Amino acid sequence: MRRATVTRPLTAAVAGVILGLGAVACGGSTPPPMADVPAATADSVSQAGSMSMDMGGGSTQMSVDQMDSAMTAQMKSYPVKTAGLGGQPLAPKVLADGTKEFDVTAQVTSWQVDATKTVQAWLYNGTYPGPTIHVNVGDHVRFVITNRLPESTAVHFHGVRGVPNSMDGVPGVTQAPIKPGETYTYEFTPTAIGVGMYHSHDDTLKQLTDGLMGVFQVGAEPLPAGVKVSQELPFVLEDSGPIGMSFNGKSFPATTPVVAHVGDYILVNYFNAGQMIHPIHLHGPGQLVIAKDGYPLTNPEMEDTITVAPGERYTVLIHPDQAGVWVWHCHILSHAETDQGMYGMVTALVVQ
Ligand SMILES: [Cu+2]
Repeated sequence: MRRATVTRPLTAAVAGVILGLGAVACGGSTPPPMADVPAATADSVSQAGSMSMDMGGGSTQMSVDQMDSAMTAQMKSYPVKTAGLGGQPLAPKVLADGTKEFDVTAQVTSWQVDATKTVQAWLYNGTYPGPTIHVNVGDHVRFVITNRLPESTAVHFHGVRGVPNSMDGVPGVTQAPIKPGETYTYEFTPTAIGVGMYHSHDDTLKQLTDGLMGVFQVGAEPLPAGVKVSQELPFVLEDSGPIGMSFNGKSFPATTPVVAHVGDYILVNYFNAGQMIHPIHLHGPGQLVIAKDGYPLTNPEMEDTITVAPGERYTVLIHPDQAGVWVWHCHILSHAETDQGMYGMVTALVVQ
């Protein structure tokens, strides 16, 4: 079974590569610093002039040099180290009959989104995304949830096939709300491979946007013949609540770069846990969509921008053929940039 987890932040050597400092560390091929791309050309804006910009964060008055240096500083700080890493695998307690039991607590926890933003989020086991659960088709699963929130909750297994209606997790429809201090057990046996989520389905507008979600994966999506994946990554898209615009709970420049080699195959699962659509564009290599909502596609197709609506999951293969730092971001520009530079839903694919 392949494992999908959020990877740890980069070492200093790899961070140096991203900043254009690491010719030795990356084997002689030095990608250009992300900041080497000018924000405006000399003939479009007078160097002596100033610009008034409104990029969603209010109008500011800056000279060209001030704007360039603010944006360059933001780029050069990437990747900023923060506390907390979500999406780590949760090992099951295996019971005598082979049942896999996962113990999860919903609680209000501090979560660091970037260098300057720490929020009180509603989280599973204290991280965003919550711990990743990965089981196989036919495993009997017990999901034991303890509610340490100040209000009732319930858990829905979004896109997990084989969950009986009584375990669907909708208060008032299939169960009573799980009150603060209570523990509740969901039991089911997945019947098909899938790329799903577990998330709150009670006061959902608040509880899901405040952070109550995690990845729930069943088996592994089939790959094209001859493809061997070097790494598998979740990209959880969030846009609202206390965490706001983010990949895997972190806002650029605190997002984690993905480091790969020319010729690798990287498997990415996008999960939209937010409330808006996000066209996720990867510079450089295209993205081969092999599954939608965990259902394998009969005819995989290449795209360079994957539009992920709320609740959707896309499974893509990325096969870089050229070294460099490839920016990877939501193309709704207010989700990825302010007048201080890039923020939110931005990271990079670093190909060595
Ligand atoms: Cu977006």
